[in-house]
Amino acid sequence: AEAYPKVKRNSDFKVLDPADLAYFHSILSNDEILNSQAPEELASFNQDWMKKYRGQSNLILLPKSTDKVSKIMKYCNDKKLAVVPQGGNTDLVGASVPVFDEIVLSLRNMNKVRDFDPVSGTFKCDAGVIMRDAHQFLHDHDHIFPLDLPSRNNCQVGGVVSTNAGGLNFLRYGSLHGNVLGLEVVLPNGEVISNIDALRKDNTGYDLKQLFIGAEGTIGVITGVSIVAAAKPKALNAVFFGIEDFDTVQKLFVKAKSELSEVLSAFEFMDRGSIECTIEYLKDLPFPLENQHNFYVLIETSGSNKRHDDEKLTAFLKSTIDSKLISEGMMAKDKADYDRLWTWRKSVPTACNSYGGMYKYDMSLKLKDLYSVSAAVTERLNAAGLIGDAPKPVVKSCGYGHVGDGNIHLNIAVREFTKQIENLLEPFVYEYIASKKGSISAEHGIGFHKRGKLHYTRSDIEIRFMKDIKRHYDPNGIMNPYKYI
Ligand code: 2HG
Ligand code: ZN
Repeated sequence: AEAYPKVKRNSDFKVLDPADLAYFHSILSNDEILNSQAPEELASFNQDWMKKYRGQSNLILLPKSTDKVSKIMKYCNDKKLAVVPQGGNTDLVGASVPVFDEIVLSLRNMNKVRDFDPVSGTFKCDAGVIMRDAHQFLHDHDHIFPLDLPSRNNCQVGGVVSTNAGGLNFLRYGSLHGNVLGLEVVLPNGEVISNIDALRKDNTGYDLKQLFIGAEGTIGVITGVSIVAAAKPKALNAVFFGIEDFDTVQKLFVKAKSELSEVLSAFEFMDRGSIECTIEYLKDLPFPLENQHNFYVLIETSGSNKRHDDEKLTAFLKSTIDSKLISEGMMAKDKADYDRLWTWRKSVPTACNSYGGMYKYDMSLKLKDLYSVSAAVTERLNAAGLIGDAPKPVVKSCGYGHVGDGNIHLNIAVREFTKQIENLLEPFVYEYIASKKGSISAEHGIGFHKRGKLHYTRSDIEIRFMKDIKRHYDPNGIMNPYKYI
């Protein structure tokens, strides 16, 4: 695991003592507390999914109610005990694990659906509901959760809102800034601010919930979420294309928007490196196309009438072949095929992470520039002779992501982390993004990885505003410290 460089523990924060433990035991039951008697369990809360960051927390609190979260926060604020709120701990920027001995406040035990209104589609749940369970609940009620991620089996609704994750169907259902109707949040001083009963439209002043969407637990703990669920599509289909250059990927996107229009629900791309890693990783799963290409595109349609959608998709496939935009294409024949095509996309992050480690960037750029950052990085790695078969440290550079959202994920799969690779990548990547007026975090957040890097995307005055807000809500700075700002 990567050590935490260049930070020192803030000595203003109190070190946990027996009196603190006694207090937590007085308000929580035994199954709501984990401490150093359970070292293995502690480790899973301290270590991130990529195994890149590891904290040293000796205390994990897993309260079962908002009231208990409130008592915990008030106490921690009074005593200046630092706290890291944690959902499913699937984040990719070291945001959800402690850096030193911060208390981990896990939402895992707050896992109940609170309410569902099938007429408006309003779904309310505790923050700790696993996304898969939210999907299942809504599926059983003829709806879907408006967001899906490769980590759906582990990530939690509150964590997803807290990091403002984007996911695979953003193109259709849009941002959490639009889908979240209301939040229940415990502030650092223990006060509960709630507009969980909010209405679809409400223009009575500042929209305060927006502050907590994407705040990564730096100004409060999200304990409840109200969100608009969409009607469950009755028809789903997918096509997989092989394409030779990124210009053509863009042309295909324009064509898909125009010809598939209201049924288009995802437009994802992967480059050669991404698919090479995934082919190695998925071993026995037959690849859907006959040949290898420079780019692959997965297009999903979802709508209410299978015949109508399939007709549209078939016509689209035919016209792309006729116009010679694509080299090869394959349309799913049934649900199993559809799932398999998605497996090729959803497995890319795990495949890239299977060699030892990865350097990971998540960026927004104008569509015309989207792939250029990946090309520039690959060229640098090549020029330095760092990429190739062992013993070279870099296995492959993998660029993939969400064309529809102008979001590329760049994963540099490595055999080991080295300073040489890191120095080649950073600050180059960030400077490149800044020069193109892009964003250094499209949907994964800031966390520990991108601390102190907001200025590549945000202006001084914006950062000052953020700092003012942070200081106002969290004057002691106890919420998820050493990250973000
Ligand atoms: C995805 O789009 C997720 O698959 C994860 O945002 C991307 O691991 C990544 O870099
Ligand atoms: Zn993504």
